[in-house]
Amino acid sequence: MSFEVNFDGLIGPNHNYSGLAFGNLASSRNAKNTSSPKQAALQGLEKMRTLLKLGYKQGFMLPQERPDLSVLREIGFEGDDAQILKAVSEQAPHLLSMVYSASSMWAANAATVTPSNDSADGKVHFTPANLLTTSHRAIEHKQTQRCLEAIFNDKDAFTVHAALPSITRFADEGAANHTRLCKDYESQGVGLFVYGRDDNTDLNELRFPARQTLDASASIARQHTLPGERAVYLQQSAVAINAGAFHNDVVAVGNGPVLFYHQDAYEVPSQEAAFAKLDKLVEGFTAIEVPREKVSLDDAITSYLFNSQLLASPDGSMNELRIVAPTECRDNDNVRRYLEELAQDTSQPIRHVEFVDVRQSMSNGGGPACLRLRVALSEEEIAKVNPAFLLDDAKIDALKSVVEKHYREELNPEDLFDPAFITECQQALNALTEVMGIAPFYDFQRS
Ligand code: SUG
Repeated sequence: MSFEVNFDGLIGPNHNYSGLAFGNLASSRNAKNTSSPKQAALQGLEKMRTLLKLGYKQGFMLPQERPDLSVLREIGFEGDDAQILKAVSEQAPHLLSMVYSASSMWAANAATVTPSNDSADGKVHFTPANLLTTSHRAIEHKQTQRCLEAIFNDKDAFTVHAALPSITRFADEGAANHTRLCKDYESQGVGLFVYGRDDNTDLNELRFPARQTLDASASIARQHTLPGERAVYLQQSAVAINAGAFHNDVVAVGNGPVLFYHQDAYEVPSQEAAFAKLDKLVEGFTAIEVPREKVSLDDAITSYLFNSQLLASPDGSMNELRIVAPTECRDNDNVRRYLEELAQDTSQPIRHVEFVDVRQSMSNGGGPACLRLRVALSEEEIAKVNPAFLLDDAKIDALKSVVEKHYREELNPEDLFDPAFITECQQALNALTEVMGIAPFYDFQRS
């Protein structure tokens, strides 16, 4: 048997709103607002618990060490942590939020994953995303690689690659732009790679950055030994990018043989070509298009309908699928009505809709699907995953008590200038790794 395991990004004690992601409308709208790291992390943990209770397998990824003062050292700041903080506050205060973001919580951007049923060498492949479009995220991939190597530490079963070169031609945002489609988890699947730009893209048409390139996607398919004919490329529409769809997972989500997407998500000729291939390659391929008359692109982006998790039944069956949507979808009349109709429509397999509250993350443009990295694994492969990173109810309780004790109720952007907050973050990360039995993990714990 094979299953999809969701590895969610644990939300760090430094979760804050710094308006760092141009083209991500929620991030810009909430810039400089007060965040609640405690609420954010608890909401994330409750989402994981919801999936566990429904019978799914759930893992997690650790938050990254922040502030990442090693980046400030590389650009000429010197001294101990407090001295560096003082110098950066005086000379370049705008750089502090860059090294203090909790953005690694959005695990859908951690890496692209190819399951062993699809790769020619029979291994599960991971490529951490270089995330080079935004500077606060471009610093994630080294720690991401380390975390993936700790979780998937059996080299016979898993290959964790380094990120693609940090060159704009290879701009890569990970699984948020990749959907593995298959008849079921036992079958060989197809990698659907969505990109925003290639050499023919007229960048003057774009208001916001296209974060994924065709060359990046093709490089990953190659690295992962995905047979050429099983990699399908599809171009996101300029209309969607300009409306604020900075990743494919803002306008589409797929699982098994189903692709659920917005009518305006893709460039039409590219969509026709890609869907023709998917029809041939994926038995039972089912494209569910959400028409703009029912849900406008604007409604889709503000409610994050497509950033829902689309799940097979817990036993892997594709006959009844489930949507785990953000509560913002329930609050939007058009989207709620659409979902109610969808669950009643027996011509397609989506039968259940659940709502989860991840508002703290949503205010930075991250919904339920952003918060998880999906990995399809056989039972034998699950047995090879480092068990410290797999969750049950008791472990969620343990993480919850660390959050209750060590995370602030409120964090304001100016709090990042307080040297005591560095220690506070380290204490929280210490406690998280200790309670899960994975300390020492961070650089500060080793030095
Ligand atoms: O990269 N937001 C993230 C949100 C990522 C959502 N992920 C997916 N759609 N898969 C981003 O834009 C905002 C940080 C700030 O502004 O403080 C931020 O990085």
